[in-house]
Amino acid sequence: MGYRVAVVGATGNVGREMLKTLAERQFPVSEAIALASPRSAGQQVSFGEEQVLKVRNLETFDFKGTDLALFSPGAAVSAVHAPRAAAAGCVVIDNTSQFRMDHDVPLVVPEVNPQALEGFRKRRIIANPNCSTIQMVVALKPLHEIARIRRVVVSTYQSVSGAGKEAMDELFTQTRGIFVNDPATPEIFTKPIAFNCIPHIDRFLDDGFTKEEWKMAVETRKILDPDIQVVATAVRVPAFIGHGEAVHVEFESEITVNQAWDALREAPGITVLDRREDGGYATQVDVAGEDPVFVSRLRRDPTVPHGLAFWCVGDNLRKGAALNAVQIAEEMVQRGLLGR
Ligand code: 11C
Repeated sequence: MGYRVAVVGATGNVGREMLKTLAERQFPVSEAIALASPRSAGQQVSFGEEQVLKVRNLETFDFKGTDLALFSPGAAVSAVHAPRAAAAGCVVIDNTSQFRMDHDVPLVVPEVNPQALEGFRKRRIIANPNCSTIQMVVALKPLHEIARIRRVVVSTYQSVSGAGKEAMDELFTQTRGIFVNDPATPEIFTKPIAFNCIPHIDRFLDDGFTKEEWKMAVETRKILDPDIQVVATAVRVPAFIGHGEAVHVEFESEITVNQAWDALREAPGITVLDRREDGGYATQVDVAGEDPVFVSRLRRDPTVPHGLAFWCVGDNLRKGAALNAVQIAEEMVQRGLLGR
């Protein structure tokens, strides 16, 4: 038995990774359909080692008879087409920010709050969280189970792939331009990204935070615990794939470094790489193409009564997007929620 599965935004960074992940994990697919804007229709994308799919036009596609659609086309497109797919009987897992904070749309990281999936029935839409939120809540969950988390202070080091293929090209072109003395002007980013860090991801809000920083706070509360306070600074760095995060956590009661280490080692979806020696930690380059969230540099924060600090890094296109979406689909199958 297999499902008829559509991937919307199939020519983008995340869409391609979704097709790859579905094939790699042998999700039961009877037919895979690649959809994108009229501009990209007609292009070809791979599905696994052997199949090449011709991209079809999202705008004219009828979702009737499609069991599942993984959406990653941009929020404005999801706003129109995800409800249309759901109305046709399809279950939608949407990777954009469009529906995440809607009270009747589950926002799910399978290692953290799989039970929330049961609430999908009203809208038939499940939201995939922001990549920087996903890797942080995977690491926070086993710690929160030991000693409740009160406050998180996080600084991110986010790769350019989070901003799309053109952003990756911009980093490459600017870097090359510096070496061959042919400077390239910023187009996607607001400042040069080659050999630079930019403390600005997504648009500015009235209170001075950026929307990326706001997402980390509100999404963490919706997924993990509404009482957790989160303050974030989101920074774009010249790495191609992988988001890093320096996370400082204040707990309500005592938790030792050893307790945290043990809990993180046992937890699903986490690899602890923490040798306290030169190179004994994970970096963006190490985790590109890997599934787990890597936790390193775990230590006590002596400036608060019950504090820990750590570094975590994950592949933003995999666990931060495509893999999490496919894991949601797998969990739906396991719970008998993806009917045929
Ligand atoms: C970035 N985190 O790295 C963003 C990309 O809300 O899904 C994902 C934006 C989102 O630029």
